[in-house]
Amino acid sequence: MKTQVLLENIQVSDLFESLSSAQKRLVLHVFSETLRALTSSFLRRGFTWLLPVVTSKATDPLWPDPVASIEARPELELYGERVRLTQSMILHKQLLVAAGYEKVFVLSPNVRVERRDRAKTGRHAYEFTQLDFEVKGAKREDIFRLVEGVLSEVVEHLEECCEKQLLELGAELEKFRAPFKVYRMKELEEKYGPDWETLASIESSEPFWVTDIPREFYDYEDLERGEWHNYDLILPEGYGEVLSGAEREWQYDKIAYKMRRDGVSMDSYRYYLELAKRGVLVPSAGAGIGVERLVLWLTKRSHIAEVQPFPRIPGIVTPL
Ligand code: ASN
Repeated sequence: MKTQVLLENIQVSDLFESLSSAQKRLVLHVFSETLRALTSSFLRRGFTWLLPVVTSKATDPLWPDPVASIEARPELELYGERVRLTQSMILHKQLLVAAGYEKVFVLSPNVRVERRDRAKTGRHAYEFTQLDFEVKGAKREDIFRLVEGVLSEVVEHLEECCEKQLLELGAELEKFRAPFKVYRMKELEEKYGPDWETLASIESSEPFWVTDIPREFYDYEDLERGEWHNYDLILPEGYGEVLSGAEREWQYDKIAYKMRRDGVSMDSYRYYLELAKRGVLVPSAGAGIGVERLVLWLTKRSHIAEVQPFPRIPGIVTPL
């Protein structure tokens, strides 16, 4: 995808025409098979597949986050209560694991009202889906190996089922060599500057992990060593971040300290904090795979609008 995509390419003025095009059919066929492979792979590994929530009183604050560009956090009133649209199910995942669902995943629609200028990146949508998973007691390396295994299986499956469609799309599937390389964010920042994600992705020909990224309170931070036990998976050829995750904080004092430090309203997370205080939360690790971004890369498209049946591009609200 190397270049920024022209907005004219993603005119969604005729939604139906774009939806019925031969190319979209090919892409969405590959999308469907990607979902089959992803979910089968997690199920085979003993995960429980649950359905998402779309509204809740507390959701991921997406703050602080060095790459965030959220311009609104939509709320609505339900039965006299203010609720938010899901930005991610991170808190729900922690509760599930604490409640005994030791390996769990959800295909979770997230609404993130990104700034309009993010339409140009070709990688942002204001509604997208994560395959959001969590594993009790897991460490960073466990998640690395799990994801590398799942991705290899997805590629193998697509090679078997979708050779013809991928050829027509001009999308050649790469074989990866796992384990992927691991970099610390600081080293990439030193080499590439603030736009390290895009630049390092353009230069790379294989996916790679990035760790130690200062961000939201729920990612585990070693306060003594000043190190975050979290990670992003970056795709090559300019496709950028496709997954973010972490080992988690579970101790009340640390969570409360980080919320205060970062200016996150503790009042909004009262129930979650109560559980943490009762010692209910447990160590876990997990991540969310951005499904549209994964398919964008696998089908070698240049804009996320090409892989969504009903594009949700920042700043462009379609009739349906
Ligand atoms: N799904 C991510 C995680 O598991 C959180 C996020 O999307 N902000 O860490």
